[in-house]
Order: sequence, then structure tokens, then C-alpha cells
Amino acid sequence: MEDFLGGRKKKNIGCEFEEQNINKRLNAKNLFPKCKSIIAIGVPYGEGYKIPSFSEKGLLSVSSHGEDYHKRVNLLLNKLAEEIMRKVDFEYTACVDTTFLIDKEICKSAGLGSYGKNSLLINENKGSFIYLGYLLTDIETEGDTISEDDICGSCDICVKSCPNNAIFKKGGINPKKCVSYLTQTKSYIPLSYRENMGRQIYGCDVCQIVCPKNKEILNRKAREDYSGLAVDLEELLSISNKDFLNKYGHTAGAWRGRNIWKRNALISVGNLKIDSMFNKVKAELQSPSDMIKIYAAWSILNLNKSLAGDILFSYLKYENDMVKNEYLKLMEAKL
Ligand code: B12
Ligand code: SF4
Ligand code: SF4
Repeated sequence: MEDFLGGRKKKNIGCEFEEQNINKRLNAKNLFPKCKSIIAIGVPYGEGYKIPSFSEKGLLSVSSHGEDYHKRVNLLLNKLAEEIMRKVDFEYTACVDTTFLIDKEICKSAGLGSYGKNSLLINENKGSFIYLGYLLTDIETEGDTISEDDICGSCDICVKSCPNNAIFKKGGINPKKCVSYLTQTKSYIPLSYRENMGRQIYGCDVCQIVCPKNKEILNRKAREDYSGLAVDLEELLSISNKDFLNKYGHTAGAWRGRNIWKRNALISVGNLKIDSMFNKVKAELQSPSDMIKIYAAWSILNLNKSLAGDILFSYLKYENDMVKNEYLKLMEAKL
């Protein structure tokens, strides 16, 4: 594991959402010094999910459906701890996603599943739509059998379907190319990746939706209404911080904040070629945020290159060097 993580670092394919200190990640005692054993759970989601029907809307990933999964899984872990405490007194720390530990490795060691080529942990019965969580405990227990199955065999559907070719042929991903990463990062998004982000506002589910291991779960009758995952792009462009938090604050995707969602909405409008939103996007060239300005420029150039080019040219004299240089680069780029 140490070599694997070190190799990724050398190849510069780690991302800012991972702890950079590799040694810290490898031992649960770094988080909970009394740790003797770990009790892991996988919480299924996405049953019966079909991409909501929409035409000119943005899309959130299934993991953004309903109440933030961090809260839900944490609650389940604490309930589980309460149950165990009826039998034995113990100390614990509950973990879901946000610690420096490697959730997939820990849950794989607990026998919850095997890695798919899409890099996700796939459970034999529930597929990959499972949130992972665990209790670091000071109880001594016996370990589980680790599954080393080659769960994919000759299948390579996700490799071929990934919109930005983020999945390596042999398995594993380059996170910096993953659309889910691109929708979350505050770093500059390379022009060549933007088209591949499609209409995604937060996250990406393509490699899970196409995976045969999820077919059974996805084919079930939905017991929840997923239509809220299709979001109004026009509204996102003008939504206030307060309204954003009221409407989306409870979801797992909201942690990235309104401005990043707005940037992604600008990219989606450009990709979907929503001409009727030309003036709305143009108005964002006056945004107080330079980041929003440069993505608005990319977006209107995608809607109407010649008209947008004239507008951007007339704005050059008001802009700082960073924004000016980006407008010039975009006007020359083959969009
Ligand atoms: C950083 C991060 C990301 C990054 C990087 C993703 C990644 N693949 O690592 C980005 C932003 C891209 C991301 C996206 C998503 N994430 Co995320 N993410 C994390 C986080 C915080 C750290 C992961 C990490 O350190 N990765 C780096 C190394 C360790 O992982 P890796 O490169 O994938 O390599 C491992 C395996 O892939 C495998 N491997 C490597 N090469 C090969 C080759 C072959 C052939 C095989 C079989 C295996 C294999 O071995 C490695 C050792 O673990 C974890 C939470 C946590 N604290 O662990 C959640 C976590 C991995 N994410 C999760 C989810 C749900 C997602 C999304 C589905 C969300 C969405 N809908 O957009 C996407 C899925 C994208 C994808 N295909 O992976 C879940 C995964 C659940 C599961 N069933 O596996 C986690 C565990 C959160 C949780 N607790 O539920 N995420
Ligand atoms: S989440 Fe989307 S972009 Fe990322 S690896 Fe899967 S299909 Fe590719
Ligand atoms: S789509 Fe195929 S190759 Fe990809 S994770 Fe699923 S089974 Fe494996």
C-alpha cells in the first residue's frame, strides 16, 4: 500500500482531497491510538435509480440524494456502537469519508467487497452503490476473510464509458481526470476536459450506472424520488448564498459551496448549448469573482462564438491581467 500510494504521488495522480502524508494514512492508531479492531459497514443506496428525465438541467450524483450521507452513516455507526455496548463496554471513533484513513482498504479488509476497475469497492450482492463507514474500537475481535476476487474479469465497460477517460485499462483511476473530481476542485479546469463534464454539477455516476454489478440494484423499483437530482441551471446562476444553503445545504454535495456549483452550471450551459441563457451568462462577466468571469467567458463562447468574441474583446480594457489573458486564450482556442 505504501508503495502504491508513493507511486501515485510520484506520478502526480493524487488529489487535494486525499491526505498527503502517506504514513499517517496507513495506521488507524494515528487517529485512534487505542485501536485494536475495526468494525466496518457498507450502506447501500441508489436502489432503482434512473437518470431523471430533463432537457436543460444540470445533474447531481446519486450520492447527493436526500440527507447528507455522512450524517446518515454516522448515525447508523453510533446506533451500532450503542447496540454493541449493551454487551460490552468499549471506546470507539466513527469514520465516514472525511478522515485521513483509506476507507476502501479498511472495508475491503473487513470482507465488504472487491475492487472494480472503476476503483470502487464492489459488494457481491449490493454492487458499488455502498457508502463505507467503520468504527475504530478498543475491542479485540477476530478478523474477516479478505476477498481477493477478480470481480471484473474481461469486462471493461466502465473503462470505455468514462466520459473523460479517467479509468486505466488495467483498473484504477487518475482522479485528476475524473469528472467527479473536476466538479469539486477549486483548481483551474483544463479546457480539453470541460466538454467531458457534460451537465454535471456535482459528482459523476457513469462508471457505476454502466457496471453490470449494479444492474440488479438499479433495475429494482425505486422507493425514492430522485427527480431532485436534476437541478435548475438558470436558478443556480442567480441563487443567493442563503437560498443555496436552504435548498441544497442538507445534501452531500453542498460542502463545495455555491460558487463552485455556479462554475459548474456555467460549464453545463455551454455544453448543453442553451442559447436562451446567453444574456444570463453574459451578465456573469460582471461577477465580482474572477473565477466566475473566466468560466462565463468559456460558456458564452460555446453558445455563440462570434457574438461572444466581440463582447469579450470590448471588456478586455476593464479586466486585470489574469482575466484578460484568459479571455484572449479562450478567443483563440478551438471551442
Ligand atoms: C479522494 C476521494 C475521491 C477522489 C479520488 C477517487 C479514488 N478513486 O480514490 C474523487 C474526487 C475522484 C472521488 C470520486 C468519487 N468518490 Co470518493 N473518496 C475519496 C476519499 C476521500 C479518499 C480516496 C483515496 O484516498 N484514494 C486514493 C487511493 C487510496 O485509492 P485508488 O487510487 O482508488 O486506489 C485503490 C483502489 O482503486 C485499488 N486499485 C488501484 N489500482 C487498481 C487496479 C486494479 C486492477 C484493481 C482491481 C484495484 C486497484 O487499490 C488502491 C488501494 O486502496 C474516500 C474516503 C476515504 N477517506 O477513503 C472517498 C470514497 C473513495 N469516495 C466514494 C464515492 C462514493 C465517490 C464517488 C462515487 C462520488 C460521485 N458519485 O461522484 C466518485 C467515484 C469516482 C471513482 N470512480 O472512484 C466512496 C467509495 C465507496 C465505494 N463503494 O468504493 C468513498 C470510500 C467514501 C465513502 N466512505 O463512502 N473520490
Ligand atoms: S466517476 Fe465518472 S469520470 Fe470518474 S471514473 Fe467514474 S465515469 Fe469516469
Ligand atoms: S463495469 Fe465492468 S470493469 Fe467496470 S467495475 Fe463494473 S464489472 Fe468491473
